[in-house]
Amino acid sequence: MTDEPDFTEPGRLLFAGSCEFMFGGAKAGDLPPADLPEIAFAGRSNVGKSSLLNALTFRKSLARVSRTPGRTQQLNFFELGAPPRLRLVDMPGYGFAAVGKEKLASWPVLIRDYLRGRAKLLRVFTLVDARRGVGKLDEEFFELLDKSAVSYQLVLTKRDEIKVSEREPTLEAARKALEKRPAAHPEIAFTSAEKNEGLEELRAGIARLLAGR
Ligand SMILES: Nc1nc2c(ncn2[C@@H]2O[C@H](COP(=O)(O)OP(=O)(O)OP(=O)(O)O)[C@@H](O)[C@H]2O)c(=O)[nH]1
Ligand SMILES: [Mg+2]
Repeated sequence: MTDEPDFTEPGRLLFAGSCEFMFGGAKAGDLPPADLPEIAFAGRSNVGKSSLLNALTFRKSLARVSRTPGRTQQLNFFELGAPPRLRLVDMPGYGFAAVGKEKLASWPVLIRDYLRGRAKLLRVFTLVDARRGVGKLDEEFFELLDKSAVSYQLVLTKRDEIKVSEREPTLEAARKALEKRPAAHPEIAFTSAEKNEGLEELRAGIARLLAGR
């Protein structure tokens, strides 16, 4: 038993309301004012960032889901609620080489500037494909988050691709990878955008975060 308030319903309500694309920024400095609380979704290209955003907001095509990895090459901002209460940010995927040279070079600057300068960034959700686990690039990204003093939480995606018997070991391996990351949120989300798994819990966690608990 616990006295923790249950944020399941606030979470559902938060994400069931209106959600509008508001801004896409491809250059550092080209960002909307940080006048609303914000959460961002980051991770390797193809990890399922856009799919998770769509699933969380009960939509099919809010954020573009790529057939070609590396599609989301800008920071896309969405606003939840009317009047807006929270901004969701779909970040460009990292670790995909086959994009234009110029764009590749501008990604880290864009990401770096964003992470450094965002006063109302509550948390970055760092997505990792459950089949791959935390890799070198993810570790590098965690370093950047640590250096930028941004709080972050790991989300393992594509849960449906993991055999039931392998789910607990998969989570355990991710926990191990986070042991040396005291800035990471202790809870790990384990989601499937395809099968709608782990989404209710994640929405509730986000509503709790927004409520400042
Ligand atoms: N099986 C399964 N496939 C998924 C899931 N989420 C995403 N995918 C698939 O993974 C691929 C990439 O998904 P996206 O949502 O476009 O990934 P992204 O991280 O936004 O990719 P970039 O924008 O290119 O960085 C697509 O083919 C999705 O259908 C999931 O929960 N389960
Ligand atoms: Mg995307």
